[in-house]
Amino acid sequence: MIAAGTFTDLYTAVSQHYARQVQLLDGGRFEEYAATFTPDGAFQHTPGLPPATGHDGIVAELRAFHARFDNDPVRRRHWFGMVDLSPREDGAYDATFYALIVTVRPGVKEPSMGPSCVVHDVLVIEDGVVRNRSRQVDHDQLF
Ligand code: SDN
Repeated sequence: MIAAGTFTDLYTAVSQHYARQVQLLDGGRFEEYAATFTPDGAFQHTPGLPPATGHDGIVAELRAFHARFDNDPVRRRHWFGMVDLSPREDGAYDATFYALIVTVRPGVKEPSMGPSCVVHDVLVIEDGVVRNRSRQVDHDQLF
């Protein structure tokens, strides 16, 4: 929850939103991850894919993507950082940040890295709760 206040309050609330959200994603709790978006929220994790929309669409997309790991047990962690927030004219916020995906396989101490991403979010705050209206993930190798 965030009350009207300073930029520090806003930044703290957004940081908490991201921490909760990414741990839901990496924990495979896709319904709860989807619920961190607005009901009509749009999510595109890979350029070229059509955005998944709505909570059910986001869950379906994440299940389909993660099926590749059914016979390849991994722990994936999405590391977010360098969050840059700016207000939009419509009252929402643009957030641009870096994401690095770290993958660990059983018994292998050294993780593999990638993709390295830049993420463009539109965040809305309603009743003190931060939610994503949209998320578009760009991958650094595609330049
Ligand atoms: O939710 C995210 C994601 C994400 O879900 C990603 C997925 O696969 C599922 C927030 C911020 C960044 C990301 C990045 C990815 C990367 C994408 C493709 C892959 O790992 O190969």
